[in-house]
Amino acid sequence: MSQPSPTYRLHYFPESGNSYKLALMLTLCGQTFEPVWTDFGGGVTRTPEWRATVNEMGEIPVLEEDGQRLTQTAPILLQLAARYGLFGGETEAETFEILRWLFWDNHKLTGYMATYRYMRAFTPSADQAVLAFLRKRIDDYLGILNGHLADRPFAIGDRPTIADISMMAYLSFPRHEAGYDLAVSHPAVNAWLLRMAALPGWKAPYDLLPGKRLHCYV
Ligand SMILES: N[C@@H](CCC(=O)N[C@@H](CS)C(=O)NCC(=O)O)C(=O)O
Repeated sequence: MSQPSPTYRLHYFPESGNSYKLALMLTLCGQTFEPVWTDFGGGVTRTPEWRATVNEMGEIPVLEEDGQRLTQTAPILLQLAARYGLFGGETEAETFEILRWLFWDNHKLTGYMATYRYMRAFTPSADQAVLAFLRKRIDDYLGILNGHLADRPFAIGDRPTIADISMMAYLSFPRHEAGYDLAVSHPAVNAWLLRMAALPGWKAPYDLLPGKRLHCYV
């Protein structure tokens, strides 16, 4: 007999693409979660109390499963994929590919895009030199992804996996925030985002992550 599904609580803030990765995965797996809005803009994740009691790494998101707090989206996505038998690898080679893109996403695409978008859209006087540096890196990564997706529908081939869910997250927010018009600059990425958005149950970031938003400066 299969195990009953845990009760989920997701500590998040609405602008967090990393939180969106988990919210979307749970939703696409037919699961619900209790949203726990977190005052990231107010600095709560930097407090010693929050780090001692919620996440020692000082990061959002945190997923609670029956009260057990889990962090780092990549291993969480892998665990959810295994639990629900959805969006995971079916062979060793597929799992290797999924891991390859998850690591690349965490280090490169999400790593730089999250920082760039946050500075550009949600801080009052972003350092233009830093923004220019980050944007150059992201242009490179989006070019790599665009090339990869030019001749396959999803990251590892013919079906969507957690690698797609991870990589699409920061590219799914409203266009003005990061300031990329992907339909023009990276058409294969844009077509892939549309394929992902057509999955049954798909929801946009701010529809899955409700609550008080950060001030947007762009
Ligand atoms: N690799 C982490 C990244 C998490 C992350 O960087 N979260 C952001 C918010 S979306 C954060 O809390 N940043 C705080 C910081 O970098 O100090 C994951 O996949 O969960």
